[in-house]
Amino acid sequence: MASEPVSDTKPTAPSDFDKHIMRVLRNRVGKDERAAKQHDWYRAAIYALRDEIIDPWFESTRRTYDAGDKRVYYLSMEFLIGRLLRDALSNMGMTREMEKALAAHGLDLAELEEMEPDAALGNGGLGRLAACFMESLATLDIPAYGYGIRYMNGMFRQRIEDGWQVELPETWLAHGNPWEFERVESTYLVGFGGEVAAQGDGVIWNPSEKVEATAVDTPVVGWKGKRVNTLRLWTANPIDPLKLDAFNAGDHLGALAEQMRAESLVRVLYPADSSPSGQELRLRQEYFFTAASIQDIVRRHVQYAGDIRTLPEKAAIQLNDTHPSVAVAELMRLMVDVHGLEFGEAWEVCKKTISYTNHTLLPEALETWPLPLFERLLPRHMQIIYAINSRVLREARKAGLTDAQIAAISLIDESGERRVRMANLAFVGAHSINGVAALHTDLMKETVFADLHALYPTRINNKTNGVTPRRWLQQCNPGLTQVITDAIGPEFLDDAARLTDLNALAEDAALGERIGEVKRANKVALADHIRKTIGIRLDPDAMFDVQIKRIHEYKRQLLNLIETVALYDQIRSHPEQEWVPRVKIFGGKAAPSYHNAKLIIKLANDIARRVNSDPSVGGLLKVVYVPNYNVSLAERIIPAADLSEQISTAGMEASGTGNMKFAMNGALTIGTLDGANVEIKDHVGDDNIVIFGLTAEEVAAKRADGYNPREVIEGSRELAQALSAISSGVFSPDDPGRYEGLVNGLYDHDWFMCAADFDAYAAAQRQVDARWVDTAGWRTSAIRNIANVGWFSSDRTIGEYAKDIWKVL
Ligand code: B1H
Repeated sequence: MASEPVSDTKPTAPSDFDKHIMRVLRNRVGKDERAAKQHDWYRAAIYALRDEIIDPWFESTRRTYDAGDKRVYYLSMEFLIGRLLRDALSNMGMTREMEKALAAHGLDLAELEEMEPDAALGNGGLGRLAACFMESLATLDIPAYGYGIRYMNGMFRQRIEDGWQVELPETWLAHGNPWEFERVESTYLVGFGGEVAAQGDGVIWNPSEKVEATAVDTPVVGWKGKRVNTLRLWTANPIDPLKLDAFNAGDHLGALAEQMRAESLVRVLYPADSSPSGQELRLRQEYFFTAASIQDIVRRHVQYAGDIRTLPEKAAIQLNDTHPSVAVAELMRLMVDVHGLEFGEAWEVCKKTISYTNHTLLPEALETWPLPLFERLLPRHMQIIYAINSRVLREARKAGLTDAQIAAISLIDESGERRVRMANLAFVGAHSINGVAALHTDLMKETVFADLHALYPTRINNKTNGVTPRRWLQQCNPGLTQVITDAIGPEFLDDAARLTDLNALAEDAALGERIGEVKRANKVALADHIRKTIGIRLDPDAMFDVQIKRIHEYKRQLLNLIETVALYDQIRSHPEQEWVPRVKIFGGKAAPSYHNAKLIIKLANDIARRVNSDPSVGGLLKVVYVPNYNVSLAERIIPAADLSEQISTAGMEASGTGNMKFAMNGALTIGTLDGANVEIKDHVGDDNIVIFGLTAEEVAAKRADGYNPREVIEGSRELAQALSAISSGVFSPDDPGRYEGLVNGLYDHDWFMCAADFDAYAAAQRQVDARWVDTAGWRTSAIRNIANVGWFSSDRTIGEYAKDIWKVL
């Protein structure tokens, strides 16, 4: 456990922890105090802290074994954990101790924290959710493993060159990773290809290719160090790294081929948010980490219980989207081919053990694999999938479903080139299928999963997402945390629901004042950072209006940009009016192959260049594109935001989690009735959020009725003018036609309904201005947001999974 805090009475005597850091610096980093550079101290600090985590880590494992507790296994292709130092220190209750120990050597903790690279093993919300869940599982004292891939290159680093996104490899492991432990004893073989042969009564799969998966563990510390769980990421090694005979025969590259092939499995994260790539390497990655994880889970269980049949009593496997859904076939294969279970019995065990979370209904995001590819790579799994399919379709037939319904339920899509439907596989192999916000779950039942829902009406349930208040309030916003603690006491730190105690103080001017001061200080700090990194000066008294997230047309950064252009126009035409000074902050990465998303980044930067250098707006409007948006930047930006942009086309954002983080830090939301915005509105109250635009139902109806965007645009002067400015090259004089195609898309189809929602959005923004001018009212709304979003703590979400799905609480 954490050592005792340093005594204040003897500031000159080095604390035990300080002595420990110096020992580590010497013995493990190999430097003495006088020669040590910042980076040496950084490593020594992490190693010393890690040493404190080891005991509670072992203790957590021991407790689970002794009690025979059920474990949760969270399988995810992505874990967007970001930095760990501040999080681990804070949860261990050792921040002050570390600060003091470092100060004794003239070092600043904040500076060392900045040296830690982000572990960016994820694209966006789905990966960050997995990271928040891991922290909440440990906090709620639930025995859990996260299973994923130890990508050598995580999410790419984004540079903005001449306004365009340029992707650079992220080399987070370049200087080693002091948090991880390689577990060579936990190594498994993962096969690909080959043939299925008869063996006795059954069959056996003889893969033509095998690689080794080796576990690399990272401790995950829960709040107050109560429990430390394990994030187990797989790395790949060839069985025969160097073919010496080939090398000696002069085939130097061929000698290394296996090494390369194995390495490719863990080389790089696919940088596509919300749309799978469909590449063979991606399917190989999915099977690689899933097969290693399932083998590890089964080995642990059989070693402990001696019988695979009791697996569901001791293990709950949660599939984070369909990326690991081949787990259904892999678990069946191990039970039937290796452990000799009869198929029907194995199928019951499988369904009781596995559950699946769906994160998107975008049709292009639903994973399917060409059948020939799947069969070539995983021939035995293909047979098992056929066997499952025949059971399921017989059940459907017996239940009286129609041919069309049966075709929709089938694990094989026969409508064109035959494909394996991974969502259907996950659905039929699981006892629980959950959506990530109430609206999303309703839409699951009505659209993509309607027929599966008709066949298995009890399986779909909702678990609205949440975020960890440790990282997203306590650690990223210590100023606000102090103010809240002074106002209502520290209980909210253990139970975010207690933030509601702030409601009694919503109109308290003194509290509003203090919250205003903290917000301003956070804005000054962000402005400082932006000035240093991109050289733009910002007025901390202007409204900071922020849209940070992956760039995607459905998220509608374009709607925000068009409104920015319209506002720019208005300010220039009516300089005599009392405009609210605004800073429009954008950040986010585009998938490298997503043409329009990249064009939207360029447009934001083109608008920024023009607006920021126009003296006639007199500092009333600034536009900033923050490059390389990542978890660490989010931790700086969110506490400094006044307005949170959550403006997706209704029905398209499954949940959103940034929306929760902003509200927790006292920003007001401008948003559509989409994803979790709906529930945020219900919690904070209609007066404390600005909602606009079409509802999901209206969007669907409009699409069905034949929506005519041209007519809408021609009917809105402000919109038409802004579009014509963009399209005619006002912001791109170097290439006047640059945005013609983008704008024509709005006239011709406008799939995401930017035009349909424009007037409502612009009006909502003017309503935001009016609220801003009423400082006291704005502060009351900010307090109401902070007070009422404790429900969106991932502790609440995980508590629901634990009770309803995993049965571990
Ligand atoms: C979400 C993804 C996603 N939904 C495919 N789907 C990917 C799909 O690499 N791929 O192939 C990667 C990611 N990500 C997000 O999940 C939703 O869009 C958000 O609305 C939601 O808040 C988040 C967490 O549930």
